Amino acid sequence: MSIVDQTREGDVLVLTINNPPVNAFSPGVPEGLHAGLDAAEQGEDIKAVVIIGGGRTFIAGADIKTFDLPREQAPDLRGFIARLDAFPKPTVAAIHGTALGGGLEVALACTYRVATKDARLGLPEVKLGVLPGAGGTQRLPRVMGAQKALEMMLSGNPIGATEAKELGLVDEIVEGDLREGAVAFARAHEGERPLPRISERQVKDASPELFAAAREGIKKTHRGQLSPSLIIELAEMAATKPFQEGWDAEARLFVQAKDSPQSRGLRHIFFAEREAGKIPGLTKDTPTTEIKSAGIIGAGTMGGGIAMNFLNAGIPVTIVETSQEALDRGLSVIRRNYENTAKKGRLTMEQVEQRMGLLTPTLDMNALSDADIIIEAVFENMDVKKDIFRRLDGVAKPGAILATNTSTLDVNEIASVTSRPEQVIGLHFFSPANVMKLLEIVRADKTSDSVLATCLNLAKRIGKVGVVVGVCDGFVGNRMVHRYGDEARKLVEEGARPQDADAAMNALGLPMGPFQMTDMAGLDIGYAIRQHQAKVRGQPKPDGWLDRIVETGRKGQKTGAGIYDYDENRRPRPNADIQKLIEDYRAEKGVQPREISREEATERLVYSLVNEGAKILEEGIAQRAGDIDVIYIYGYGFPAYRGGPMQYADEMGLQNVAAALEKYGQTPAPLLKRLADEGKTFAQWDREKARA
Ligand code: 3H9
Repeated sequence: MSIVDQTREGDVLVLTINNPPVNAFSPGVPEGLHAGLDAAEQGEDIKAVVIIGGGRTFIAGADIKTFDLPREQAPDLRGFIARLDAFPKPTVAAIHGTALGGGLEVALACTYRVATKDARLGLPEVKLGVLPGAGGTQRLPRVMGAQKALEMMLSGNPIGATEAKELGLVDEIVEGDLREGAVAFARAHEGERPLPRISERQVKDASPELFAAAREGIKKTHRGQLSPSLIIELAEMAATKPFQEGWDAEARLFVQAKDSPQSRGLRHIFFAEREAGKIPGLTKDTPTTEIKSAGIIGAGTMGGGIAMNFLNAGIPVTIVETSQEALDRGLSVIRRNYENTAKKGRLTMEQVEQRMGLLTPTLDMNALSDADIIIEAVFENMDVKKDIFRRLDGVAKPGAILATNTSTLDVNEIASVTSRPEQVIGLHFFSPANVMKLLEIVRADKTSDSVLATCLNLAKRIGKVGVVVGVCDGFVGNRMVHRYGDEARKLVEEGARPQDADAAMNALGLPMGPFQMTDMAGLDIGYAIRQHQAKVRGQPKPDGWLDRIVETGRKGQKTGAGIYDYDENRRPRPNADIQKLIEDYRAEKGVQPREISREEATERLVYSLVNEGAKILEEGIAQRAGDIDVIYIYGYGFPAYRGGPMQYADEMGLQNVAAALEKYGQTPAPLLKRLADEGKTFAQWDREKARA
């Protein structure tokens, strides 16, 4: 089997691409396809060509790994597509699995497209910070109109074959064998002349208003991003200029987008997310258990949200509470959440009932005796959790996974009260647990490989991005965010206003800055943690300006007032009394407030994350800098187009980061300092570690 197989089916030549796992347009693919077209051109008895993907999919796009290669070494997708468009014999793209990006662009340059019913077609380039760069921006609007094409290119989401057929993107849905269907289709159309070429069509629905509206729209959906505006510019060219002009401009703008830090950030996350599931020592042969039922202890906000993940995936859940009242309340919140989703049209009432039907509420922990996994989601208190795990040890069946949703406590200590610590693991969901995609999978000292591998599979099954972390206070995400919170409070102590710190992070693309986030989480939570930590460490009672705010009874959004006031739409407004409280605090402590620039606020906040991240890496709590980035993007709203805090630091240059930390009186973590001195990046450190 070669990378592109040529087989004859009578007078049709079938070119099958064999480049697993997803038939990306890697080096070798264009050469193989060109050879196929050569054969088709030369063979007088060949009347038509079918291009099909071997294995599970059609072409899933350009090979993202080749994006940073010098131009002459990168596979020439555009060259192949130009030839395909001008090819003198009919060509048919036979699509199954996914035709994405460059894959769909190949299909668009064919004369015809046929697809299986379950195929999906899309131009997801925007998710990688680039744009369809091989004719997609010029051909898709010519097929389905600018409005729909813009919708597809700006969301990056694929559409199904049936919709594609309705929109004219697919000519025929093949029932039965795709290859046979495609060959039959090719034969039926082999004599058709002139060949219909998409590049020769006109865009039907274009108007200046349409493009103006799209430009307005991306201010909300893609704030701060480059590639969406370039996509609109190119779609407008498709509507207003000859094909060749748009095709040439597309090549130029593709390179501009590809070479931007935003695209590097998004591509970094694409691969980091996939790397995160790979754990040294775990192989395909590591035994796993299929989770057929789950038990959850605690029907509060967290427990209820966690339960919904399982119900959504069709896994029955038994949920335990200590009082009927708490149980009823928990259930009604879950039902209300589902009903709200149904009101928005994203679920039918039948589905709501189906999901609720999978949920068994109980006050009896013994009802968990058959569960494959039990997740404890109760109040964050070590004694309470230990008591629960002791009891679970007596109730759970052999082989059941016992998980804690603790966000800070020592999972080893929790595991130690059971007779089966190898079955104990941390599963740290993020609030709201039914929405947030991140799952920190906390591997304790004795957690078995099988339990870890099962939880990684489970994460995928319930739609989460699972990242394995080690045991420490706060694990990865919260440990870093605590440092970030400390730095934010210091900034205000020294002279910034809370809204200045928040604005700096908003400008970076975070939907919430440190104080907006604290207000949303509830000020009392951080307050309790600070008080607890001081007590444990034998330090005096914390008395920062933020502690003083909490002591006035302002607990954040949930009480309508925190660091900010909130209107009925939960919009934050600075409060003069709070500003006065902060000023009085500074005066009392003898702090002479100074002007703090946006640049300083940004650097101090982000680099506090980076510095703690470097310590976490060196301690082995996270395996890779990429894992930390995935955690920050899916758990804390760090913009994916910045690639996460560690990738952001790489972009800034670690020497600059280390120097800035020193300038602000902080000591760079040893790993950060070392990499900075060696002129390296965290990404290089990840690669070297993977090779070692
Ligand atoms: C483009 O086409 C630009 C053009 O317009 C212009 C050019 C001039 N390249 O996700 P999975 C790897 S931009 C290289 O776990 P799934 C992936 O890293 C491209 N590698 O599987 C993983 O590797 P590993 C537009 C790729 O079944 C393995 O394949 N296309 C690529 O859950 C399996 O991936 C896209 O953006 C690639 N293009 O999902 C499509 N794609 O095993 C991106 C995948 O070592 N891809 N890999 O970890 C996807 O959305 C999903 O991978 C897909 C399969 C839906 C295809």
